[in-house]
Amino acid sequence: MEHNDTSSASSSRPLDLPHTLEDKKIKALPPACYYISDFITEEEEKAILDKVNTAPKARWRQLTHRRLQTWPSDLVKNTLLDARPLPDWLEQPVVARLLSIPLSDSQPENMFHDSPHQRPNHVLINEYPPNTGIMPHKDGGAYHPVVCTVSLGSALCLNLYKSKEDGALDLEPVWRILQEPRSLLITTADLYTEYLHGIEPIATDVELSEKTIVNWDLLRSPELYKDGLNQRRTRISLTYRDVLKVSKLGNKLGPMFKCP
Ligand SMILES: O=C(O)CCC(=O)C(=O)O
Repeated sequence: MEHNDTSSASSSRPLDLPHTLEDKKIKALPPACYYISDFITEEEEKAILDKVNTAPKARWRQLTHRRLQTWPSDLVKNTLLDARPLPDWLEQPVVARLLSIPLSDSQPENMFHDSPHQRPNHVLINEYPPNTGIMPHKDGGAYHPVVCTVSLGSALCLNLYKSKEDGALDLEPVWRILQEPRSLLITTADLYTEYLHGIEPIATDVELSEKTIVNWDLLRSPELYKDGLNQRRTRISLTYRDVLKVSKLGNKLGPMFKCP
C-alpha cells in the first residue's frame, strides 16, 4: 500500500506516513484533527511549487493582500460547475496518499469515506508572503467537513478562534497549530463547524513552545523554533476539500466557463 512507502529514491528525508491517522492525532484539540509533518518529500514539494508558480497568469486571482488559484475552478453559488478531475500534479502524490491512510485500527476506511464523492474534488491554492494572512473565518456550507491542507515553502501558525457568547469574535486564539513545509493538517467535525481559523499577517511567528503550540509533539523539527520564533518565507497552501454540489451542466456549457 502507498502509505507504507516511507522512503523516496532521491529524497533526502523519508516520508513519515502513519499506520493509521490515530497515530498523528493532535490530542489537545477536539476530535478529530491530525498533523503529519513529512507528508510529501522535498522533491515533491519542489515539483508542486514549480507547477503553482508557472501556472498561466489568468489562473491567479488577486485579492487585496493575497493571491489564490482554484482547481478545477471557482465555485458558483456553492456549486462546482467544472467537474473535470484535478490535474495530475494535484492528484499525485497527495490525493492517492490521503486516501491510503486508514482512520484507525477499528476503522479501516479513509477520511473521505463518507463524503459525497469519496475524495477531494477541489483544491484552493493560497499564497502567503511574509506579513500576509487570512482573517478568522469559517469555511461555510459548500464543502464536506473534512479539510486537508498541505503546506509548501514555509512554516507558519494557523490560529483557531471561538466566538464569544454575544457572537463577537474572541481575538485571542484558543489554539495555535504550527504547520511546517511539506506537512499535512487535517481538520474535521467541530473544528470545522464550531471554531474559526485564521492566519495573522506578520513576518515572524512568536512565542512558539510546547506550551503554546498544540501540535508541538508532532513537529518534524521543534529545535528550529527553540528561540520561540519562526521567520516566515512565502508559504503556499493547498487546501483539498470535497465540494458537495457538482453541476452536471457545467461541462456542457463549453470552454467559456472554464478556467485555463
Ligand atoms: O491557507 C490556509 O492554511 C488556510 C486557508 C483558508 O482558511 C481558506 O482559504 O479558507
